[in-house]
Amino acid sequence: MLSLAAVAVSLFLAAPSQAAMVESLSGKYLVSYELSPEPLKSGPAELSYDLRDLGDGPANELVKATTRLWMPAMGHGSRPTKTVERGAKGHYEVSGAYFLMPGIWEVIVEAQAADGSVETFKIPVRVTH
Ligand SMILES: [Cu+2]
Repeated sequence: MLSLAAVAVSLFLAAPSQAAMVESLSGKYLVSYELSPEPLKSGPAELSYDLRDLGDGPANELVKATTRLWMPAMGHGSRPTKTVERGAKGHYEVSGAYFLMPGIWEVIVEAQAADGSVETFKIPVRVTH
């Protein structure tokens, strides 16, 4: 079972949010994300992230990202989200993120590489009541 302790968490004073970095499943890229509110509650959430290469530059090879919320223990997802690249190369903003219920969820990011392969990132999150 994934715990919040597995995720590096830092808090911002102005707007409580969770920010951390997770490797792609291949280990070739990083996603640096920001999620709020902190702690996450069932209901709507704000989410944005940056896809980075291991040198901490933008992941120029990744051309298109999609985002979905998944509850692995129960085998269901949530409402569809819309992911838009905005502001800077590799910076994505997600609208429509909504956690249907408390528990352990994954934010799954799939990004297409220029060669057609897909990089997958799984961000574990804990959602409270
Ligand atoms: Cu569920």
